[in-house]
Amino acid sequence: MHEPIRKIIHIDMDAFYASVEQRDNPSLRGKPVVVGGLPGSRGVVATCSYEARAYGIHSALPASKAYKRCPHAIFIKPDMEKYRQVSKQVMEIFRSCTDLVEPLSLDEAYLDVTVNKWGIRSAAETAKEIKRRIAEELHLTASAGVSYNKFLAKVGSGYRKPNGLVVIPPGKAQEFIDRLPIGKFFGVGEVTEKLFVGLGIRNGADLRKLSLEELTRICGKRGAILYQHVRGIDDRPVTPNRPRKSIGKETTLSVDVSDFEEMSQIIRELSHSVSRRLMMNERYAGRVTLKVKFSDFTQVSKSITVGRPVQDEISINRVALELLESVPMNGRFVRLLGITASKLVAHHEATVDEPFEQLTLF
Ligand code: DCP
Ligand code: MG
Repeated sequence: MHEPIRKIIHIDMDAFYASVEQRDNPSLRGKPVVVGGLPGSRGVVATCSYEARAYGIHSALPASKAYKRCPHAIFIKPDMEKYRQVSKQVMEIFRSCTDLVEPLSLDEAYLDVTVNKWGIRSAAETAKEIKRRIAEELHLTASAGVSYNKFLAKVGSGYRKPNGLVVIPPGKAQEFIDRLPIGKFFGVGEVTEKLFVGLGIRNGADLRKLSLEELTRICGKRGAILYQHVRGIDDRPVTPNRPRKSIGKETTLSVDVSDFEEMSQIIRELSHSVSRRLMMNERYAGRVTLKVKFSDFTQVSKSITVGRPVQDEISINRVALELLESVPMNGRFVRLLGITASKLVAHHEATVDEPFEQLTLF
């Protein structure tokens, strides 16, 4: 007997931090709102309202650049405590539908609604009901993708943002995938995208012409996953969050760099991202590791065990920069940078009474 076809929903809140700010302060509605580092600081944009996106502002953009693109935007410092609260309410709505909820960040989760507590048969109707509750109870909007696996559900939710609902039934999947731009595939970042485009592979249809061997040659282990996804196959189950041993993020640079300032900008973005995931998991890191891969593919990892576990991006950035300074560069070019937080401890175990501003004098 075959397993029944699953019903998977991926939901992602629209412009999450910015929408919460606009919701709570009506004078911000309809305006370009940027949440994150303030202009003049070295911080990055966490997110911005759709009105701000029209000016080319986006997540991870340095705040100074955001200011140049739209000087009349309203810049707001993130209120993580508030977003965490709202996130809990959102996840609460998801869990009232099914126990099979897998959060990916504060504002996004996979749901397996094959069997659900509301007894709704149609996954599309289930997604509508979730969106309706988010609107009614939280006065916020979300976008949802509905399909029979995670890959397609996630692509669906990003397809018609904001406030979208995209259903990809099995019979429509291949046609949808064939038209999908290469950059939308799981694990295809900017660098891999360029590589594919250079080979004339622009969408799913092009990608599907490659053999498993060719794909593995081009992008290693990820090739096997792509081979399956482009055929509409993705058996990953929806798993409610397992406790993590470490949280890491790395980036392959689009061009190899040797300039310290450029590297520190990347480190800043990585610190931000690792910090965000620590916050979401309510964990502090006792150890921070920096990985540097050079253009000749040799690599160095350096770690520091910190006296006081860290979570905020400024502290992580400070430690990572210290590590970067300790790596002998010898004029080499860097092609990849990564930061991993480990020795994770729970919120309450860490001493947090000392204001971290003391540590930010770099
Ligand atoms: N976030 C962040 N830094 C990033 C990306 C996101 O701090 N580089 C935060 C702010 C976002 C939230 O996480 O509000 C959710 O991230 P999303 O990628 O889902 O972005 P948004 O919800 O803001 O916008 P949308 O999903 O509508 O594109
Ligand atoms: Mg979102």
